[in-house]
Amino acid sequence: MASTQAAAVGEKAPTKNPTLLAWVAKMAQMTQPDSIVWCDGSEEEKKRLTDQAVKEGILIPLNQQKRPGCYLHRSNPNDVARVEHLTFICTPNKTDAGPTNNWMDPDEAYTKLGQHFDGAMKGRTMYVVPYAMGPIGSPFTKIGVELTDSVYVVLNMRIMARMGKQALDMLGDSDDFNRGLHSTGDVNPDRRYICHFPQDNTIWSFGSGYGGNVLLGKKCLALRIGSYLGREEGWLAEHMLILGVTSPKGETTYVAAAFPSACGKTNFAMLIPPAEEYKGWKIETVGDDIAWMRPGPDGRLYAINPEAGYFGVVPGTNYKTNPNAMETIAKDTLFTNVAMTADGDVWWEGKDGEVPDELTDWQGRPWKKGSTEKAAHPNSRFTAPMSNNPVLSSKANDPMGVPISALIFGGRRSNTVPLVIQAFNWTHGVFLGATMGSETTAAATGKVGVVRRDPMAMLPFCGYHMGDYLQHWLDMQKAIPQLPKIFQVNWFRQDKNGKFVWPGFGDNMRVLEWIVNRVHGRVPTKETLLGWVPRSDEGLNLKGLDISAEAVAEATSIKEDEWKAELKSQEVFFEQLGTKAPEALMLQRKLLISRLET
Ligand code: O2Y
Ligand code: MN
Repeated sequence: MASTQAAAVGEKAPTKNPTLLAWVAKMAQMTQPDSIVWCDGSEEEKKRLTDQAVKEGILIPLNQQKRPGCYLHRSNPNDVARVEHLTFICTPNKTDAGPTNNWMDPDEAYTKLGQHFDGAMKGRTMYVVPYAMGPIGSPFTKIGVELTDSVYVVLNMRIMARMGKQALDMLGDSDDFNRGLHSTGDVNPDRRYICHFPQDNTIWSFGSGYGGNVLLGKKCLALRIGSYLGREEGWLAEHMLILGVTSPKGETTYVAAAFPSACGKTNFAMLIPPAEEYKGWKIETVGDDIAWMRPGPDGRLYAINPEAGYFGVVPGTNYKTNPNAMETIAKDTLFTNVAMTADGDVWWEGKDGEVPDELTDWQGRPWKKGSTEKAAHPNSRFTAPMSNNPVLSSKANDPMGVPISALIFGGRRSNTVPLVIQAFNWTHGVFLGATMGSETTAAATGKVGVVRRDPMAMLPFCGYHMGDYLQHWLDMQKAIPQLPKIFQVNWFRQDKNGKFVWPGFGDNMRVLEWIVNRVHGRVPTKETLLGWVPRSDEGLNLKGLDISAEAVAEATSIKEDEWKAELKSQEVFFEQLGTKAPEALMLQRKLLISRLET
């Protein structure tokens, strides 16, 4: 097949783009697939590939009465999450990747992975998946093409991005597209690599079939490569949800919020305000995970969600924590690594209702109620089209995006960080983002419950030196005449018995309302050493909330001894950045120390 490859690629290809054809031919020559299928994103294609995946046991049809259009996939048990230790930024100079990324020399990476890719698709089909990150025709949008031997990847990509003919048409004859190559290989963790080549706008992923490692539009292009392009081109690629808050008077305010993995980000993006106290208020989702933001012609910062679907964590999702997510996953959803009920529905820990007596667990084994093992994997996922979301913003497909009035940085901290703080100014806000920390969960492999520094929630996703990234944020101040206000939030503060002191979920609307009021200059604040916080008299709306005064005090408290420890921990992070730690942030640190000392 290899010798006639270029012709075969060309004849069947629905494009004449010479750069694309030559690249597909070159990759096919290396990987040697039995056949090449160009994906058009049509309904017919979806049906054909779904039927094929069912026949091959890659997808298990769920009860179509209960979950129309839904399927279950079980990944290899050794392949259930992003693999940060196997994720590399391959820049010519090691310093360009920075101390927080794994680095590999590009030549070495191409050679090493090339050996794995060599013949890896023999006996398999190579799918050519053109996709757009962002609305078709938007000036924000970037085109990628992923070559993959996984039909599961194709079916996920068609949910997560605008995939197929529309993307190919937008690309036209341009050579400006991300070149993504993926092979599941033999799913051996010893031969698993996720390599990013920012200078070549290229991603090579080998040896995984799961999520963030293989759906290359998401973390790889939209964040790692995107952040690199953002710096080159003067915009921001961020790990942020985007939502619109509409008041009963019809005023809509858009905010973007960064949270590390598994901090209730999807819940916040789809929040339902408390019914009684917030009659007439509406939250609408523009995006649940990623924001691309650039200054608009009116001087405001505009954001799009580059994705078209949600790849959300399933466990803990229920009609109390996130009714809109439950509706979103009621149909046309791919579930990965959840448990299955006897009648072909899905189940997971934290789902509404009784725990069934018997299930099939995420690995396909019989499971009985009371078992010490989880029935669904803690990082089990849904892939659902954003169009299923009952509160999807009408602006989610707007090519111009939405104007952002507030940026919010959040994290999971059981102590130290109070419920909400407003930054004194842009530089101080960047400092708040840069010093974010969060207690780890299952989404990234590693220990659970340990605080790790996670600047702007971008630690695993920044495609270049973190010091340069923070400097880029500082530099953006000059490019945005009407800067958004910056806030820090923490829903996860605990009392001495380990109980959450803030109710969270829908009641986070109270914090959001304060943020919106601050943005529009409508409420006074109290100045503290950390920033501006809600006043106890004209501050947060706590009407109808069953919470003691002590709990509110605890959630909003600033404890000096905790902050002294926090500053030490922040210092360790800044020291890592060496001479690239931005001077302006070092000054912010000194100011905080002096406020703490006086
Ligand atoms: O574990 C994975 O492969 C997925 S990680 C993920 C998926 C959707 C949104 N965010 C994340 C994340 O880790 O931030
Ligand atoms: Mn994420």
